[in-house]
Amino acid sequence: MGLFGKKNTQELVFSIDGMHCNMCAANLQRGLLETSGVVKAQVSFEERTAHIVYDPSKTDRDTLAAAVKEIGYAVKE
Ligand SMILES: [Cu+2]
Repeated sequence: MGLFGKKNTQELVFSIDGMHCNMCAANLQRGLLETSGVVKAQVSFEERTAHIVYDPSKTDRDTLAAAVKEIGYAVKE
């Protein structure tokens, strides 16, 4: 967790629909990193997942799911 410390962040993993190649994963990852409250984002095309570390005082799961949709992909629930 490095400089941010574990106490001030939460983590989640979304299953993602709509990624067709590594460029999709890179695009989603870049979009998430530009999203308010996101500390770290790691998107895997192979696993169809987005692993996000975020600041819970700035964002939450629903807001992050909406951000994924805005970037152009879908969260599998
Ligand atoms: Cu693609």
